[in-house]
Amino acid sequence: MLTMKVLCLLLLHLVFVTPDEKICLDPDKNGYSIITCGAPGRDGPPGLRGPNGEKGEKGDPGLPGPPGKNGKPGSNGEQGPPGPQGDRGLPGPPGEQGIVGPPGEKGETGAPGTPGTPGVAGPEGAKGEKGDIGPPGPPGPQGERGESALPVIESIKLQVTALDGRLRDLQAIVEKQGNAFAFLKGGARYGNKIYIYNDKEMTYFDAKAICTKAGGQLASPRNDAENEAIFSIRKQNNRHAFMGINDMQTEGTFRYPSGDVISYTNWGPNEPNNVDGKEHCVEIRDTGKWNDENCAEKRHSVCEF
Ligand SMILES: [Ca+2]
Ligand SMILES: [Ca+2]
Repeated sequence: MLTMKVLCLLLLHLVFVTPDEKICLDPDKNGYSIITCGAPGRDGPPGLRGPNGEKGEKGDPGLPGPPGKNGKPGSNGEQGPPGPQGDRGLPGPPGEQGIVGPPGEKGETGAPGTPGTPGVAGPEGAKGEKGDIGPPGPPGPQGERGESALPVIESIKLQVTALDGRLRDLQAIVEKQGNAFAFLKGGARYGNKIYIYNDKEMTYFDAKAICTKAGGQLASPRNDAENEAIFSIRKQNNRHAFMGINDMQTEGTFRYPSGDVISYTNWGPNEPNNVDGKEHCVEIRDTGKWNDENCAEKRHSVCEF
């Protein structure tokens, strides 16, 4: 049909149309007409804006724009996994010496050592005690008849008698010397004891040293007779005098210089009273009675030999 329409139009154009004419579509007649071609008219005013066409397909992405300004720092992200272990650092300087720690536990017993070489023999020990007497031996054979022992016994008796006489002479000499010594030094004598008065005032300790150096000790009466002998020479000098009795070792327990607890006392009224806790020595006073006194006080004293 279309081909037929095109062929008719071509035939019409060849037969009827002059160079100044042409075949055009006539909208009023709804067909084609031959019209004379004149000079082209002016362009009419633009038509009204048609309705918007349908939205076209999305174009290709444009070129990337310039980098924007730095934004505000974001919030901290979650902690990442631990990084790989770093290289070993250089050793630091030595630290200060620490506090000595508590003693360690006792170690186990070590293996026994090898035996040492035997030592040199020690000095000879002390002689042992004498053993018990053994049982009597069997009787020996009968001896020959001897001489009479009577002359020998008589000789021994004579020698003993002579020695006994000399012993009495020596005792008498010693007694005389003791009496003379006590007399010259202003002392006194009772039994085998001689008491000598020291009229120098000094402490107990100095007085004790003088008596000890002379081979005696400070007087230590053990009964009324000895106390009276000491008191007799104290009366001659009319001064208090230190004796050897003291309670330095245990307060209230008085002892002789030997360390034995005293077995005889002659305390004065209300004595011993240990004034101020400082009275540990003993003096004999004007009544012959005793008083505990400060050892550092200075007194006369009586030595005993
Ligand atoms: Ca005392
Ligand atoms: Ca006293």
